[in-house]
Amino acid sequence: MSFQTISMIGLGYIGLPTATLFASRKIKVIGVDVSEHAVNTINSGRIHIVEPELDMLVHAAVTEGYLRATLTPEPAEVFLIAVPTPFKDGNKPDLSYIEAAAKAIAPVLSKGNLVILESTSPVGATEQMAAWLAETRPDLSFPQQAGEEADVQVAHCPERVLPGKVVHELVSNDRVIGGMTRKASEMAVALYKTFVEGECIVTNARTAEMCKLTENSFRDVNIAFANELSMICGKLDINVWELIALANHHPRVNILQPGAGVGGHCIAVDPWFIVDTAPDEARIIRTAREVNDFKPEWVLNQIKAAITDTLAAKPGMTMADVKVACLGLAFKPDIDDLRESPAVAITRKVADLGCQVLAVEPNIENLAQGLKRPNLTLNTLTDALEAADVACILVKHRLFIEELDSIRQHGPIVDAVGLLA
Ligand code: SAJ
Repeated sequence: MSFQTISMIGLGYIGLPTATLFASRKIKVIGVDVSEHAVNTINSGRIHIVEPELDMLVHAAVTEGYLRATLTPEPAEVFLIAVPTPFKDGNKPDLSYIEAAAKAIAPVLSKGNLVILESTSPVGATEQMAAWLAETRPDLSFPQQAGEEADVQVAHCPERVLPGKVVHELVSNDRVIGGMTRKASEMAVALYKTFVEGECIVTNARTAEMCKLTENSFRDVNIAFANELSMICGKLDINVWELIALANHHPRVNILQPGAGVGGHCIAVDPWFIVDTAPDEARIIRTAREVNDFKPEWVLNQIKAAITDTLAAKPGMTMADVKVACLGLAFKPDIDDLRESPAVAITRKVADLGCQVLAVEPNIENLAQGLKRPNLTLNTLTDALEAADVACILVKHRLFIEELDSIRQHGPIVDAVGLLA
């Protein structure tokens, strides 16, 4: 089974690298995105996101004619959908992007096609997508109607790559393939095998959906355990980093690291999809979310306490005079991605207190519009440390580890990530 032309719907952090890897194996890829900016950037051989190694690969794929981006879907043999699945009010999954993608490709589907949903999805989303396709194309048959004999086969193959290591992990990670039928799985395995060096393991669509949610919930629960320990240790005046290092000497204990909270668009979102489908049963998963969501507030309280001490020590000083250095804005170390970042949330709230905030984020050049305030500026580490009355470490960036000695010399420090431990 070989494929000549495939289409990737959604050219973001997952869709673009995946499309490019197919193109690098000399398969013609038509990338589709609703953003004109993304489409134009890609067609000029450049990228609109930051991901190591991707720029070279995209440039080569576009120059050699294997990758082309467009705003409107065109016929292809396989359609892969990698669009966002955020949650809406009440932590309910929002499938509107999947619905829009399904309805956009439906008119160009033909007999023999395979449609793969890659977006992280609540259990049942693949079947729902197949229902939307069938509704729009009554002239074609789908797995829920014709099983193995369906004109168009459908599968769920969740992505599981780590931002910052996407290109490497897309090739080397094992892949879970959940076909709605055996044929759909076989077709999907043949497709991914064009660049995946890891194992392609077959299951059904619902198990594949739950598998992805389980992986991220597992990590969320484990991070919540570490964050809860940090708050307990704060109360008991115990160094949590030392505690965790000691406990991890046990051969069957491996505790993760506490931090400023859990950010990003995956781990802080996906567990809610499980809670939404099984609210009475998913008790640990829900509590872990609540613990991790509370952590930024706990860190903020530490910062407020340090500011209060500073004001008490310097009579005549007002809140507007206090300078607070916030080290790190990204949602995790050494990336430029500020989406759903607890460090951003904390930095904003520190600015809301009315003091002067000196943010330091070595991976960005400008503050995004949403972060702009008169009392919030972007600084170099040296300038911020020199001026600040209070410093807080919110992300364990490489630069901060390298500059540990000068950070350590600073006055009051709130260390949310164990840099000084
Ligand atoms: N974090 C901690 N302590 C830790 C580890 C992480 O506080 O010990 C925080 C990070 O600072 C960050 C958040 O958790 O704010 C999430 O970071 P992460 O590195 O754990 O994960 P993501 O969101 O970058 O990527 C995850 C990965 N899932 C798992 O490791 C199970 C990735 O493989 C998935 O593909 C990705 O979610 C996704 O797209 O779903």
